[in-house]
Amino acid sequence: MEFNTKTIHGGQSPDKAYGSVMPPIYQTSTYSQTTPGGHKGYEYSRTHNPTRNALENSFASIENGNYGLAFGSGLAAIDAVIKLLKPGDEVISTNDLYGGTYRLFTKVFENFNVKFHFVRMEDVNLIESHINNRTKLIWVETPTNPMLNIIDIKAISKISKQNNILFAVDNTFATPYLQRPLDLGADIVMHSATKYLGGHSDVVMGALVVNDETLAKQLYFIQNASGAVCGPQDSFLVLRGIKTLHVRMQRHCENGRSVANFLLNHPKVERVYWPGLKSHPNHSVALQQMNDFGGMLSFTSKGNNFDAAIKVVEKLKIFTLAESLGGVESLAGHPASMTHASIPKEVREKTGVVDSLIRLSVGIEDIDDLIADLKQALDD
Ligand code: P1T
Repeated sequence: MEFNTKTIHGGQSPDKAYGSVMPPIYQTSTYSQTTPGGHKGYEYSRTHNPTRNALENSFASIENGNYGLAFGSGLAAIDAVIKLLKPGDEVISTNDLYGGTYRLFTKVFENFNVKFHFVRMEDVNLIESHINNRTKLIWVETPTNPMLNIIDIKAISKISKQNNILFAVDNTFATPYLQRPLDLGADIVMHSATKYLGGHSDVVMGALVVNDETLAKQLYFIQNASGAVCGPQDSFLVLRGIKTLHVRMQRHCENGRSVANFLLNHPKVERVYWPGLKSHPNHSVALQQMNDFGGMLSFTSKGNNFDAAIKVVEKLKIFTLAESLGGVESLAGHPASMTHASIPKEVREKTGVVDSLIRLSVGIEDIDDLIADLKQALDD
């Protein structure tokens, strides 16, 4: 089955009871038993729920994996992965990543004596110098949030296999429409399904997909034992969202390209970060591992002025000033004061998250309206 067919049919079959094409929303916490253990495969909805299972099958299908797991948020999915580790273990992570992930790593799991090294992985050689016998996980976001750095998944998978280290990729920005990390050698793919998979800014959810059965069992155990699952209504909504992922992504990419080119030629703009630009430092890696370049981009204005950046985001009318990304509507954000405020200024500035950085999630509206909106906000 090809990708566009998988988004609609992957892992799905008509409901057994009445043949409904969409899975019913099984809004139940529990299931009747005829005798203790005498049930139809479902005992309690933290452990299993038919609507959530339908979604988990879809996650697995679109990421070319064997096992899918759904969680109550992207961070809950990441939390489950880190719970595979033990005190004393070490993680090597991309240095540019979502502020909430950084906060979870440094403010929660460092208290449990898990150590994190934040490394500029665009240069994969820098990874090896941090590997020791306590290194148990390599955590990669690509494209990174918010700097849109591109990390070579295949190259890192080689290092992780040579050293017997688990390798996880946060595929939120790319989605499986653009890149499939398991095919490139990752062990775990993770999503904030809140974003492109859901696609309509109406659900908070997380996803994991793996191929290995033992790893899947460990993660299902943590999912049930820790209990950060999502409900059936949200599962239904994300399943519905995934059915149009490919058509939405096509337009996100087209609009992303037009906005990147517009900003590139705007006199007030200093730098544009979008992996589809030939000037992007890792454009060649992006060309190899991605089918297109997506609708996320960031830019700085000349002079690195905090107030000027705030003025731009406040003046935007069609781009809504908001956290999050990946919905049909265009959003703008100011990472330094919003999504990445939990990262200390001196740490985030080293990765490029300066005061004038603006991040755009380019939606699927008419491109002329989006460009006109950016123009009026930038032109004073
Ligand atoms: O918000 P949640 O569903 O828990 O997902 C966390 C998360 C994980 N990984 C990446 C790459 C993300 O971008 C996010 C959430 N990001 C935002 C809310 C944001 O505006 O960047």
